[in-house]
Amino acid sequence: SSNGNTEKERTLAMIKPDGVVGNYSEAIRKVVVDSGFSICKEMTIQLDEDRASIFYSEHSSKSFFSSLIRYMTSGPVLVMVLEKDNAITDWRTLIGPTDASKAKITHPHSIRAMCGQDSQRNCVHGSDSLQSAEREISFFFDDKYSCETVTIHDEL
Ligand code: RTP
Ligand code: MG
Repeated sequence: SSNGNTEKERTLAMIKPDGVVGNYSEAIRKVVVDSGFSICKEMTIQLDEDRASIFYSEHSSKSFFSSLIRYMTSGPVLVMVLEKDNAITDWRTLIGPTDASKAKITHPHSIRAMCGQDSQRNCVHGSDSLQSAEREISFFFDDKYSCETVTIHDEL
């Protein structure tokens, strides 16, 4: 860029409870790295109802909200800060459409086709904009600027 800042874009990726319980974490990490992302930080965490509700607050008025919160609190999630040029859009493309049952047909090589089940249990999350990415990274991690490639396992 004009100020000489060559920092790459960051996004917040999450392996949801069905992905963790289904033992897809390693397979997903391999797709992440093979697709050119660096994993800056990662953390396994059990969300409680309050935290899951804040994370997905944009959906609080939706009919599926209570079911979504039950799903997201059903087991631990693995959150990762991914870094790469165009990370936000490229990660959303890689995970595929929200409804994993449709992804299996229309985007068979997507991550949701690999490990998801339906419109709710779709095994992964990705920030949908720069604003969301900044909010979601700071939701989970204190220092959003450092990329230490550390693994944090806490709150379990
Ligand atoms: P995410 O935020 O988790 O990356 O997923 P997304 O952008 O593709 O989809 P979004 O519309 O933001 O929905 C958030 C999550 O809510 C669940 N959902 N259930 N039952 C339903 O019709 C329904 N629709 C969405 C999914 O787990 C979805 O990822
Ligand atoms: Mg979303």
